[in-house]
Amino acid sequence: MIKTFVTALLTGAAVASVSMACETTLRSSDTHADGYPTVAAVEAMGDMLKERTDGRLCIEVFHSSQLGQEKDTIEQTQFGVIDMNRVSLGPFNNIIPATQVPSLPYIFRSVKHMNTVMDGEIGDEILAAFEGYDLVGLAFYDSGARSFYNSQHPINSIEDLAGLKFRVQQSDLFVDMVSALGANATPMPFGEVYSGIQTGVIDGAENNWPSYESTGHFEVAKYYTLDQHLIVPEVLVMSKTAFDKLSAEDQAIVRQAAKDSVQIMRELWIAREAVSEQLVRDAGSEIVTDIDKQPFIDAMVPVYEKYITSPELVDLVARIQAVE
Ligand code: GTR
Repeated sequence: MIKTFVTALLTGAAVASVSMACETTLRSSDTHADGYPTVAAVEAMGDMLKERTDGRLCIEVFHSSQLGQEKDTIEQTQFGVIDMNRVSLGPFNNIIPATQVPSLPYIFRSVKHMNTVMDGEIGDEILAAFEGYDLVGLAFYDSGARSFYNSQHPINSIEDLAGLKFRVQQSDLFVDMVSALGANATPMPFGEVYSGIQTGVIDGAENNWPSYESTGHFEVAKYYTLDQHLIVPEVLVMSKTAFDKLSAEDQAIVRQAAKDSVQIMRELWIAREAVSEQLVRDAGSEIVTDIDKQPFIDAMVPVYEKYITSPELVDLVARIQAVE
């Protein structure tokens, strides 16, 4: 079923939806444009919900930041103004300390390592941490690896970052990460990055292939170096207010449909990464792939020391690193 859905999306064929009216439509926020893998995956979850609840529950995805930038939509989800939200863990760092650990630079060896950790009991522990913040953590999605891009010159070594101004997500951890690499960080909403680079307020930003491409950032920052400093999971959360209104049966259906959407998202993600990479290469971006990551990893020692301060967090880092 998942394969059929993904194939239908990729080929642009219409996806059959269940033709029943919905009693409750959950409003879900996403910063990305229509068709982006996260948006499509939450829509797929909505189709599952509609079918599995006989039309009691549906989802409407408000894509393209229609409900606001991530930091603001997180607050609105906590207040119950927005029912669901698909967000990167980055903007949660200053709110929920447990989200800092899977957001640490180079904590994951690969996307596969990240998925294994977040699909397992460590992921469940981190999802549970959202409950203390008026949110229900439903599932983790992929977002590949984030790397630096800028408008000024190619980055061939850590020294080349010196003095450049990079936008980061609104997370103190990421500000410290960029400072530790010798560059300057400016926390800024995603939607302001393009004009920020274009007007020279910042020299660049950092993100994965699909976001670098879908935002058009490659048009204004053509030097992209695959240092892959972050493999940050994304999370699908629900407002606790909206969740508590559901029957126990429907809560279980929501949780299961969210988990079932993960595989759909991953397949769409892998396909989109390839398309985005090709697009930006064709457009003339200069990509540095053979960067020595060790100096970047070494530079993160003070960042780990600053954020991993309790025995519980030290243990969590060690447990993540021990996962094969
Ligand atoms: C993307 C992520 C978005 C948003 C964005 C950003 O990779 O999917 O949710 O967090 O990065 O940098 O703001």
